[in-house]
Amino acid sequence: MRGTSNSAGLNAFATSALIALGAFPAIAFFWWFLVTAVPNAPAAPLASLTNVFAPETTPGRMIFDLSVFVLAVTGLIFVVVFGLLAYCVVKFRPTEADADREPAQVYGSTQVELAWTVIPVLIVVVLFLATARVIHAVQDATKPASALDVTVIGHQFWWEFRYPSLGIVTANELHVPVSDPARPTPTFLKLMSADTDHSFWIPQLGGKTDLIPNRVNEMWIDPPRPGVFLGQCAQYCGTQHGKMLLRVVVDDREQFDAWVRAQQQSAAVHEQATAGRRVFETTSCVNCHAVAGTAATGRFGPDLTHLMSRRTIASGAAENTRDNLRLWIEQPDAIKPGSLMPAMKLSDGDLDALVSYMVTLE
Ligand code: HEC
Ligand SMILES: [Cu+2]
Repeated sequence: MRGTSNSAGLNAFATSALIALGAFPAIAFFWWFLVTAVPNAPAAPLASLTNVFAPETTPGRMIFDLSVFVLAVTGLIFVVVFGLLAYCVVKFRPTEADADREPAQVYGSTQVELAWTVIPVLIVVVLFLATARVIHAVQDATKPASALDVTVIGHQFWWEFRYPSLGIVTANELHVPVSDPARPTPTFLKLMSADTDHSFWIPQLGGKTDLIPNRVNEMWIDPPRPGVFLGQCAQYCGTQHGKMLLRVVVDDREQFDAWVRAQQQSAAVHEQATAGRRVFETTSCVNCHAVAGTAATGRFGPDLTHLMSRRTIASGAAENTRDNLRLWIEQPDAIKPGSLMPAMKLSDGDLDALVSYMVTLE
């Protein structure tokens, strides 16, 4: 009786072991496919702008290579262990002959004990050293004089970007110059938080780095080609965490310099927007928003000096169009429920004037 139920259990175990063994090559093949096929085939559905398998920067590539190495080592262990297990389960399965016999009992084999202690320790040491090497290379990289400094401040639920050496403050869409590998111009980011924990993550440009109150974290990126890269706050920070999106625009040198010159200007002044500007300056908007060259110096919300130079509003939650701006100012919750901008209950006339002013902020 006992023998029968044991052998049924063992057979089930042998089956699952064999299935697991079969699954590994499938997983490995899938991984290989993603790694090799996808980045070179922009038409492939997985080659999205947030593809974690297509790192573009030096730190991104180092972290990616490390994860492939760790997968290879652990995959090999998986194959060896499950291979041996499957072999033993099949080869030494119970037979009728030994139904009422105990298997041989082995105690205290020094050789076996040594083998299964020393080998895992060595493997862990190798993985530890490989990881430490990458952490050192990423975190302790010397900053070249040509590097650009940007301070990133996470807010519930948007991003503030400050360029201290250029005198620029902007929001949600980070512009950085291309970094030619021959003459690198990397961007070094200082990451801070105004309220709670956030995490800065642009999959193609590097690993995640947290933004923690009362602490400065750092990371750097050296994107080698122009383009737009998308990311996302990767640390739950409140109700609108999911709509705390990120855009990084990598510009070639001329584009970047032009962008810098435009951002350094004070806000444009347009005659026809005077009425809306008055509404803006006499409403509590100015307590939370800054517009360079005006009395508005609030810092709680995004800087609006060059609002129209951004493709999106509310941290990527909506496209930056006149209609969306109107909807946003009238009822921020319609676009982003729980955002920290209050609805100001303005009259239709004031609202129209205000939007006409906003769209002049180029
Ligand atoms: C209590 C502070 C506060 C007040 C008052 C306030 N805002 Fe805001 N505003 C914010 C915050 C915070 C955000 C960012 C919301 C988000 O993305 O989650 C924001 C976002 C915006 C944006 C989108 C900017 C961007 O680049 O994404 C515009 C435009 C805007 N506010 C206009 C106004 C106008 C006009 C008024 C006055 C009628 C006003 N705000 C009043 C806090 C405020
Ligand atoms: Cu966040």
